[in-house]
Amino acid sequence: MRRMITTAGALATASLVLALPALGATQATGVTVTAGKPAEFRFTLSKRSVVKGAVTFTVTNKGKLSHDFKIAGKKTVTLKPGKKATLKVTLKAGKAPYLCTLPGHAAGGMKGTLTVK
Ligand SMILES: [Cu+2]
Repeated sequence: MRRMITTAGALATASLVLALPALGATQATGVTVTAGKPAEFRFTLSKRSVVKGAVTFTVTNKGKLSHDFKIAGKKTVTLKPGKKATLKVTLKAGKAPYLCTLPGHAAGGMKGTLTVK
């Protein structure tokens, strides 16, 4: 019985968290970006798609080389291994390509496309 109550509580909490973004349309979406993982020339984003508008990317370099993150004409500073930066951009609906601008990195696979709805 205790397990059921705990599960119900967790579900209620999850529903609440999911409902919150819908309440405030002006609230910025957050996307966590990991550079250099699972491979050096890869990005991992916490979301595959976002709602159009203000989006804050929190970028952490977990690789062994320096990287940056560019999207919608804006980019972070060059991040040394282990460093972190945030990037605030306003995205329009459509496809938003992103990449690392260091020479050869995007060509090596350090790029992708975020869907903006
Ligand atoms: Cu890079």
